[in-house]
Amino acid sequence: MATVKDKTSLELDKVYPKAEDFLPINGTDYVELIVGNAKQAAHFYKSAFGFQDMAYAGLETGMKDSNSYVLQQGKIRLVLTSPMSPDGWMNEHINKHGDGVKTVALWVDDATKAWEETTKRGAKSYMEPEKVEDKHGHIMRSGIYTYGETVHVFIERKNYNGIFLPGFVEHKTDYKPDPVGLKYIDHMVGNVGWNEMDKWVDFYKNVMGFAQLLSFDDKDISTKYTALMSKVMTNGNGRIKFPINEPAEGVKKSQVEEYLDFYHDSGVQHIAVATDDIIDTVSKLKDRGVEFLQVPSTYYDDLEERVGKIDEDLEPLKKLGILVDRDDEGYLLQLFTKPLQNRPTMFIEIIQRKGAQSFGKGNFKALFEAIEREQELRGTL
Ligand code: TYF
Ligand code: FE
Repeated sequence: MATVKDKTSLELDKVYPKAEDFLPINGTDYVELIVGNAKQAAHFYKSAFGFQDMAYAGLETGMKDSNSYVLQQGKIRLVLTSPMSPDGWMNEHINKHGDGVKTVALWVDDATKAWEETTKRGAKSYMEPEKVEDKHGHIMRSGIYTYGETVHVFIERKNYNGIFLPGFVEHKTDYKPDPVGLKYIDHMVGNVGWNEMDKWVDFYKNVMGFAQLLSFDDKDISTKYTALMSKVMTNGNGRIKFPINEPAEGVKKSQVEEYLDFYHDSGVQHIAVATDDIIDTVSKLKDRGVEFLQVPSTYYDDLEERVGKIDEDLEPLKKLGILVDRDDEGYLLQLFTKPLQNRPTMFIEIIQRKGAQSFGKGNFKALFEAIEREQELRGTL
């Protein structure tokens, strides 16, 4: 039985009568990955995904223990950070998880209040509110733990006009591959351990004041072999959407379990980035060597029956393997890269929304079967 609860914001207001939003969030501030070699990772995200140089901190700027490259495309800021010495938590992070997301930073107007409101509701503190300054002004920041070793850092930048954060200098090289049309982060998904989904749903509800938008149980999200469950959490103004997945019992090992086996913890599974022209974006990404999951060409046989009339020609969608799904409000187009590290952990979703505010439920089966074919090749199914 499908238990998808598609709720409009009006319906949500009835389920969760609006108390005052104790954690107003303006948007995602940046996403930081801890990686083995930030310099090379930055080159990859520039050349393959069209990110642009923005800022840097490292030996040259007086930062001795680590170095960070900040890249930008549209509103997306990606920070790639590597340790510079054998000790410290970053090495343990890489040793345990491989390259992966450590920080999902959230842009707020009051980082002190964000920390106070969330820690008083039970969040574990990662960073007490602190002022950081340079000649361009100051920021306030604070942070709390979420699933696994992942953290949310709250960034208050109203008194700052430097390039990124205090301590960073503007960084531009002559290598400027064209952007591919990535605009903003649409959602970021966490994979959590067995039976832990509701714990983290409650965390986002009670500690961060989010509401539950959707829920998919193992019947919605299962193939012949594998299953998972997912609930989508969203903040007060809907700008932040965090689906949380947990593995479910199937005949074979699900992709969420595979992730947990290789990440050795809960963590960020995928970052979905929005584009206004998915055909153009995916064409460019493929030309630059980005690998995507592939569905069988039979997927397109009944596409029009499933989703009705759409603006796009079928041929380029089929050629590029782009998936389409429809809900009450419109339709969406999406496509998923293969994992971006050696370990089958984090990947990127490209998504174009044409009205639809859902997540592509109609594609789950084809998508998960495509993932299973990859798992089969890895011997991890
Ligand atoms: O974010 C989502 O819900 C969709 C579908 O392991 C999805 O992108 C869900 C679970 C998953 C991979 C993709
Ligand atoms: Fe997604």
